[in-house]
Amino acid sequence: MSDHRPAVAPVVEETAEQIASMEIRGAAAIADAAAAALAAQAERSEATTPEAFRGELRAAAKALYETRPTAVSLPNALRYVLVGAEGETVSELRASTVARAERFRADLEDAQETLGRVGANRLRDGDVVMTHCHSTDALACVKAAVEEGKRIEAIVKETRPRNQGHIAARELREWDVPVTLIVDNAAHRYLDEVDHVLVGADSIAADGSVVNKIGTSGLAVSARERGVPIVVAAQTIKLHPDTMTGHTVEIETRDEAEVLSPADRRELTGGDLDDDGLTVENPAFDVTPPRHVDAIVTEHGQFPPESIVTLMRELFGETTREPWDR
Ligand code: RI2
Repeated sequence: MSDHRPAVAPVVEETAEQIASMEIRGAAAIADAAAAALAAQAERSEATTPEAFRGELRAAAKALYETRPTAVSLPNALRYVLVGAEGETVSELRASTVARAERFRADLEDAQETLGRVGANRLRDGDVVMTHCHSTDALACVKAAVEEGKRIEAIVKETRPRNQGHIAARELREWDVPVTLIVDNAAHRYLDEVDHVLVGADSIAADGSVVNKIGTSGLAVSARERGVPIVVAAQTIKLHPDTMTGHTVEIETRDEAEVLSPADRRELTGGDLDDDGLTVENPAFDVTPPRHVDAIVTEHGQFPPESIVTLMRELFGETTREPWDR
C-alpha cells in the first residue's frame, strides 16, 4: 500500500520521543533539540523537489510540536527554522535550513549568557536564592554572579513529581554554590532566609502571566506574603506570541505513574487498578499572575511583567501562524 505522508527521518522521531519522555527537558533544551532535529531532517532528506522537501520539513516540525504542549520555545524554534529557510532548489533549501537551525542554536546559547549577566545584576554578594525545578535560564543568573566573584547560596526545592531540583542541586554544586535541598512542602518555612525566589518559565503570556513548573504559583504567593522578590529568568523564545491575540497556554497533564506507580497504587487501594475509586492528577505546569512577579529577566533586559507585551510585539509582530499548518 502506498503511503503519501512525507518521510520523517528516524532521528526526528527519536528526538520527539526523547522530548515526550522528558529525557530531553527544560524549555531551552527542547527548543535546541527541535532545531537540531530539523537540521538533521534537512540533511537526510531524499526529496527531489522543493515542494516535497518543504512537506517533509513541515511533517518533521509537526511530529516535534506534538510532543509537549506548554513550552512555547518549541513552536518558536520550529517557526524560526521553517519560516526562515529560503531557496529555489532542494540543495539551496537544505543549506538554508541547516544554517537557520545552527543560527537559532547559537543565538539560544548567546541569549542565555546575556540573560545570565542581566540577572546577575540583581544578585548581591552573600545572597540566598530559592529555586524551583531546574531552569538553565535561572541558573545562568547564578552562574554569572558566581563568575563575578559573588558568594551565592541556594535553597533548592526538590520539585515533585520528577525531582528536577536534584539536577539544579547538582549543577549548583559543580559551581561550588552551597546548596540546601528541601522538600517542596518546606518552602514557606525557609523563605525568611531567602533574598530572591529565582525561577524559569516555559511560556510567558502577553499579560505577563508566567507559566512554569507546577508549584511556582504557590511559591510566589508564599514569597509575596514574606516580602521576598520573585524573579523569572526567561529568554525571549519563552514569550508566547499567540497570547497577544487572546489565546491561552495549554497546561500539559502528564502520566499519573509519575505521581503514583501502579505498584504503589495497588498497595494504597489494595484493589483492582481500573476501579479503585482513586483519581491521580498530574498537571506539569501552573500559571503565576503578573501581580506575583517582580521582574522578568530576558536577554533584552529586565521587565516588569505588565510591560512584557511591548517586547513581544517588537519581536514577533502579529505573526502567529504555525508554519506546518498550510
Ligand atoms: P529552561 C522546565 O520544564 C521547568 O518548568 C523550567 O522552569 C522550564 O522548563 C525552563 O527551563 P520541564 O521541561 O529553559 O522540566 O530555563 O517540564 O532550562
